[in-house]
Amino acid sequence: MKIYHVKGTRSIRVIWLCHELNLPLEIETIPTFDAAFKASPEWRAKSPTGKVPVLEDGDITMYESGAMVEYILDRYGPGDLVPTDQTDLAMYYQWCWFAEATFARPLGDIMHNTVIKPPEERIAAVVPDAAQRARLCLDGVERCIENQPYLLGDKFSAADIMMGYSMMLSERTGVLTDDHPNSQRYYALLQERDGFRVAREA
Ligand SMILES: N[C@@H](CCC(=O)N[C@@H](CS)C(=O)NCC(=O)O)C(=O)O
Repeated sequence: MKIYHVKGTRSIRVIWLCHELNLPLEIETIPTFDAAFKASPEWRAKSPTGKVPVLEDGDITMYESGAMVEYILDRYGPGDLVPTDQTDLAMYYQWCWFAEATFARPLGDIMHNTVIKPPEERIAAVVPDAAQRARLCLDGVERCIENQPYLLGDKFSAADIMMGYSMMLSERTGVLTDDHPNSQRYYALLQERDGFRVAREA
């Protein structure tokens, strides 16, 4: 497998997962935030929106990080990263989807309007509104891990990998503060994992 990667982006999820599962992964770092590269026909052929990550595995090309995580777990895993109990599995799916579909969305809005878009295209009013929506998501995480180390209880799972990137983004955008102490503790715990460290530095 080969991942097209930009440091500090969602490709972290795939690099981290492969590290946890001890799977070989080729990492190609690309300048995706360079406008010309992002718009190039070669890159758009792999990633229609120009975003990272992109994963290639033989004939397969994927451009959605959560789908990559599920694909790798289905095909090469799951190790002990996916629960078998049906109740845990329901929560596992919920947290995986929540991490990207609900939580990462306002965080992405903040990133777009503070960092990614050229200054003249940024809409300042989006930022406080998105931060408020992101804090509501963090309230959900905060409650979940009040009395347990990980999203599913005592056991680390791939849902924590999905959430790990969103937590990283919430710290980077200033959404994660002392107002969410359980979430801070949770994120600190995730950062202790080798896979997280390897992915963050990649
Ligand atoms: N839902 C997509 C989101 C991909 C995404 O937003 N990637 C960001 C980096 S983490 C990106 O490429 N941003 C640059 C842009 O939006 O132009 C996924 O999980 O793969």
